[in-house]
Amino acid sequence: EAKYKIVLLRHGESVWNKENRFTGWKDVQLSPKGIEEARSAGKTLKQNGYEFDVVYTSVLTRAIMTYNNLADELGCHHLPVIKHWRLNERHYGALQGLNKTETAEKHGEEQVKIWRRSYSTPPPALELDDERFPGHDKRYKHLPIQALPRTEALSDCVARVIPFWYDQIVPSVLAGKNVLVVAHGNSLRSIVKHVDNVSEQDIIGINIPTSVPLIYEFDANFKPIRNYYLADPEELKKKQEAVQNQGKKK
Ligand code: DG2
Repeated sequence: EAKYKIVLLRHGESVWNKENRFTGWKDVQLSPKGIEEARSAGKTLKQNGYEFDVVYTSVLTRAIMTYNNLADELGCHHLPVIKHWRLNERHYGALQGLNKTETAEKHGEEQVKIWRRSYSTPPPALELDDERFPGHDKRYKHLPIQALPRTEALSDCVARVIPFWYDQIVPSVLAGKNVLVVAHGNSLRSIVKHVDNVSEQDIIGINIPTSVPLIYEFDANFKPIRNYYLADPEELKKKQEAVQNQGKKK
């Protein structure tokens, strides 16, 4: 029987999702469609009777703005919002900024699939003097450079997300709070991989659509018992396939 519930949400479509560019830690805005998607997630949650006590987001604008737009619909701007770098998107290294289709045309679809979806092969790393290295961004000034990524495989992302999951998110849930987590395709895949103990092979096939609430239910021992998206199955499938197809040639 379900005792605890948590809602996971990827941000709405960003400007770089729309342009089909590898984003990672680059701080981009939501597209107009992304704002609509965020509002629509808020409406869906409201219609289904969801209410929250605390919200966790990354420190990236697209996740925070998704919450703000959702909160307009849900009327929950008063909630505490904890923003943490550990929920950031996987760092995409030297791929950040490149177009995914063009990268597939240049390096092949197989290579792009490995970079996007393999568990432990990271994209090429950035040099420390590259402006895309997080050490140049004031929001990470409290961290020494050795704690900041120059690239990340999904396995690296898991290693930095899960401490936050157990130190902050899970204790809130166990304390009886209704928790919403607004994050990213791969930081959420990291949570899914860990919680459901998904194999390195199977995680390749898991794509998280933009701004569709993903509900996880747990029993009294915090064992996951069920998860589902709040969406029409056909529409959900379309959105998941769209994510998968971003790495294809034209
Ligand atoms: C996307 C995910 O992250 O891309 O970094 O490009 O969730 O912040 O839009 P998000 C990015 P893929 O791994 O699906 O290519």
